[in-house]
Amino acid sequence: MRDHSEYMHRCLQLARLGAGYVAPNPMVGAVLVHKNRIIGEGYHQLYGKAHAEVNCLDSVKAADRQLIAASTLYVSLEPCAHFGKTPPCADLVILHRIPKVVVGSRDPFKAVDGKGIEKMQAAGIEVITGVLENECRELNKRFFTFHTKQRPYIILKWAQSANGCIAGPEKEGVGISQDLTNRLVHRWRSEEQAIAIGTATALIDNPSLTTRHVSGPNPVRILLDKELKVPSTNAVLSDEADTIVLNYHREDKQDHVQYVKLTQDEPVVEQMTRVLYGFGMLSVIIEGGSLLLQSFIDAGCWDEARIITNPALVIPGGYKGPILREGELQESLTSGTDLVHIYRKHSSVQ
Ligand code: AOF
Ligand code: ZN
Repeated sequence: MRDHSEYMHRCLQLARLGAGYVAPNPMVGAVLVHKNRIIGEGYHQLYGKAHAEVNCLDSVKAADRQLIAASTLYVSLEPCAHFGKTPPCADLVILHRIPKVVVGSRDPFKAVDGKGIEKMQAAGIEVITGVLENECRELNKRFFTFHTKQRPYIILKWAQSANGCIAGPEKEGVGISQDLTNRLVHRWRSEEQAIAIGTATALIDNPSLTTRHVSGPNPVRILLDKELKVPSTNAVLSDEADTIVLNYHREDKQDHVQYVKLTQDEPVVEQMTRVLYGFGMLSVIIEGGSLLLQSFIDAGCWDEARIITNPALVIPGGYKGPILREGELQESLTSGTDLVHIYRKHSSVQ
């Protein structure tokens, strides 16, 4: 008899195949097992399309279909209970008379949130929960953070010299990371729904914040420019990708630039995360400058920090980078001669 966790691992492997195609939905995998033999497998492949359970049941061969009602369904996320873009998976499980369901993690989405499990139990199905729960939550850390904390998953990113500087003495741009690392950063950007910078970074670096070095979607650009100091000729305002400008003065839309007005009576970090949540953005990567990054650090409002260090570069009298006060090192890697350290505020999604 194989352990439940073995089949749940398979669900997770399958779920990962949906990476990059399913957001803002979670990645989900499902496996149907009859007497230690996998007779069906499936995963959520594309946003708006069939859920993992549907694809799993569809994959069962004609010769095995009579076994469905004597099988166990493993699924990395609680089967849904609501009519969204697709009908409820819990109903499908009941319809197929599947006697036992093993669930990785409960679905934090309000329309589900335990209702899928309750529905199946009410129909007499044996439901086992919490198998590889941490791994299942970790896989969808953005989705879980978004629904449980009502804010996006926040990734802080900066590149610093060996002496902890992110720019020259006058905040002027200094090439810190190497080309290879810049490609990695573009990959990171393409994995998030939004990318944020502050006024000084836009004015000094004039970055386009696109993912032009890799194939992948462009995240929505978020410019925090309280006093609207960044001119319309700046890359983030003048090229064709979408930008949201958070500011104290205007609330309107011009071409691909959406202006959102903030109040001066509440900290910017809270307002920013609320606006991003309102736009349905599961994740944001904050790329500077130092003040913006530090304000998220000081508010304790972040999930992951990715710090690139060029150990061969010293910038005498340079502009100091942010200082991380908490978090644990999760991963260290090299990119050419650059070092990349990834810190997590919590080791698993809480
Ligand atoms: C499942 N199996 O494979 C996934 C689920 O608009 P819809 O119909 O696609 O529903 C999206 C929600 O369904 C999503 O927010 C999440 O709560 C759940 N995702 N549920 O039973 C799946 N991907
Ligand atoms: Zn579903």
